[in-house]
Amino acid sequence: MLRRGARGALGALGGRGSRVAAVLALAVVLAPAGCGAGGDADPVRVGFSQLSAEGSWRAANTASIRSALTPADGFELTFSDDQRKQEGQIAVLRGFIAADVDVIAFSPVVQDGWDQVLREARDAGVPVVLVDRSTTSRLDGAYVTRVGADFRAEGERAGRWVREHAPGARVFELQGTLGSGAQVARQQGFRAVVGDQVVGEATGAFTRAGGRDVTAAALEAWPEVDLVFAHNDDMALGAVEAVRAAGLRPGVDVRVVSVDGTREALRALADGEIAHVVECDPLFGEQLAAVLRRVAAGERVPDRVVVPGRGFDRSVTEAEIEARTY
Ligand code: GYE
Repeated sequence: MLRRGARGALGALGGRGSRVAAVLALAVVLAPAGCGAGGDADPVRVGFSQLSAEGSWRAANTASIRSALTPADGFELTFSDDQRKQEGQIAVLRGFIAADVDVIAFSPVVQDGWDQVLREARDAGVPVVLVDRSTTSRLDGAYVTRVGADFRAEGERAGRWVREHAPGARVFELQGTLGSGAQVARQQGFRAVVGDQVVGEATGAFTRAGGRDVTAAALEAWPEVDLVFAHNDDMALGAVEAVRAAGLRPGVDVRVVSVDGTREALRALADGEIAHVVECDPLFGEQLAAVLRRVAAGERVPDRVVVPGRGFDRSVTEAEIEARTY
């Protein structure tokens, strides 16, 4: 019985046809079942499509996942960084299906438009685990589970802070990548609580430069704005720069509320430049590894694995700031 890896390896080598490589592949095929990297078990072959490192959160998430999916942990990881382009991710997922990996993991850059490739994976018998971001796919068997935060709850938490600490504030909503699960759900949660306080919105695409430039324009378009709700810290820090560049005082003339919990944002929180930060923890590599092992073994897993988060306010301590690893 050819192991998946061997079958895939032979298929891949057929194209290249080098003698050495063919011999090696044959050795792999003939090796007694169960001999794999990382000890006596076959490695779990994972194809992972990540978004590009658009900021510190994503870089920390990638590092956490890579450090948990090593050969020593029993994994054979094929990692692809897909520049935040859906078409690039779809092409990579098709490559993973062709390579017959044991499980596909990916963070969908946007929430719509995945049914066709998810149908191909399902019909090829390759299970899919969503990492971080969500999709709207309702295809039966499209994916096994999602490991990531509850974005709507994050938006609601930010909204409750505004309702309690800034009732009547005129809010500019600085949106993440439009159509991403994080942007849509954080906005839904926030608006469910304080939608009547939002006077304008625009996307900064989760980047610091985007947050800075879009907030500068917003302060001109809506001079009455005195609070910015940023869908992530990178944009929030850009918004603080824009507020200052407009001759206004961050935290006094315009308050900023954000999501993620990066060290730099917590530092700005302690300094009064940001008013509140809702944590969205990127360091869930070990949780993901445990889920991938069980999925590859054909075991049942929960259809949702929520990565929890908390809220930080001005009382954040130096120890909490220094403890942030991203
Ligand atoms: O908040 C942001 C990153 O998908 C939750 O993506 C993640 C978001 C995170 O760009 O910093």
